[in-house]
Amino acid sequence: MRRVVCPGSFDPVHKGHLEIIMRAASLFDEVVVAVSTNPAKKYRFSQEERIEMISEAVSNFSGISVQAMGSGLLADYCKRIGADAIVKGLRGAPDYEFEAPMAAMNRHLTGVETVFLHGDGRYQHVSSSLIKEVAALGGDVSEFLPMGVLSRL
Ligand code: COD
Repeated sequence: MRRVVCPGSFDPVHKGHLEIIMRAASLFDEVVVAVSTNPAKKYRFSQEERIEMISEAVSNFSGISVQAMGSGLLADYCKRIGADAIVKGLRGAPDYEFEAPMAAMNRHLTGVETVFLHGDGRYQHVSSSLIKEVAALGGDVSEFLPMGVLSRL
């Protein structure tokens, strides 16, 4: 059985994230969405709220679970839960530049592989930080968010 991890801050989760999570679920047996919390970072939503919003958005799909990853190393977390690989979405070349050294480091640390999926064109410009900024200034971001996130934002 192939178990993979989709990690992120998901502050908040948006359709760009969800599209990658769904595609991972169609490729592998089990997807664990791992919600990270870095004590040095400020979040708009608590860890519990972020987990709740993702859980609601994936509730109709089988093979996907949502967990807190904590603040330790992703590579250690993957080893602890017996995951074969990390799945990450790429919006374009800058994402790859940023992600490639982390993929190499994670493989160095515990041997865990990283699989990159190219993000859907509809969501290539979408990020959690942009969503929060546009929403705070009164812009319409409804197209990019599941209902549960929209109502909380
Ligand atoms: N389309 C497709 N994919 C997307 C989109 C989009 N529109 N937006 C985001 N994504 C992808 C990102 O590329 C990322 O793979 C994932 O979705 C999550 O995104 P975010 O923004 O919620 O999460 P990040 O980037 O803040 O999460 C970073 C991690 C938690 C994965 C990282 O910091 C980490 O691994 N932390 C653990 C500590 C650690 O192990 N550090 C050493 C690393 S070598």
